[in-house]
Amino acid sequence: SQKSPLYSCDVTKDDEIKSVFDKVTQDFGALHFLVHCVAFAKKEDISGRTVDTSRDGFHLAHDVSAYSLIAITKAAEPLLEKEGGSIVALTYLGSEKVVPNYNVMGLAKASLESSVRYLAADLGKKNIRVNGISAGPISTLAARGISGFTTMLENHRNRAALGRNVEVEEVGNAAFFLLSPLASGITGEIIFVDCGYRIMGA
Ligand code: 0WE
Repeated sequence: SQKSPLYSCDVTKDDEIKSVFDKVTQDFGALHFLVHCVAFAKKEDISGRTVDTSRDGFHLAHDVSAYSLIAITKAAEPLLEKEGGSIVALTYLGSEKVVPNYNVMGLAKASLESSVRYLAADLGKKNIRVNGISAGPISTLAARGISGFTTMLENHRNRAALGRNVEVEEVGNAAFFLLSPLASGITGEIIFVDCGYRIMGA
């Protein structure tokens, strides 16, 4: 509908990013928040050995999953600075710990998380906050295509302090918090919504 329009955007294309934010400018004139939840690596690069990652596969994963945050942040900056804004990016523990098969996506998420900090420093004086949410594994459509994902969910549940897996709504709630004025003093942070998985030593 007019109130919640959808605009498609291939984040590897600068002209498509520009076109989306031109349309948002026309339709709304200002923007208060932006959620980055896009990632991609070739199937052969999220299985087997990281040492076998091709230059091309490394580039694609980093372009779609990490550079895109910088590109959309830059495009949205004029809209976000009008009334202050908040940006949230979704990330995963594989950025800092070795998770079997996550491979080049872990490298890309490390870059994304570092980008969250550098962008937060750039945009803080414009009252634009930038944070990340590191969610535990969730059985989404994309995740079901990953071999061994069901076993991962089971391991996660067994190790997590809360003894269960993360629900989509819990990630949404954390995003809502970070995007809202309740989080007005928080920027450059990665918040874990993982049912206490990462804190466990074994
Ligand atoms: O970031 C992710 C996965 C994102 C993703 C998913 C796909 C599936 C289809 C990136 N690229 C692709 N490429 C495709 O062709 N997660 C946090 C979910 C995830 O993916 C894994 C995980 C977890 C957790 C892959 C291996 C091991 C663990």
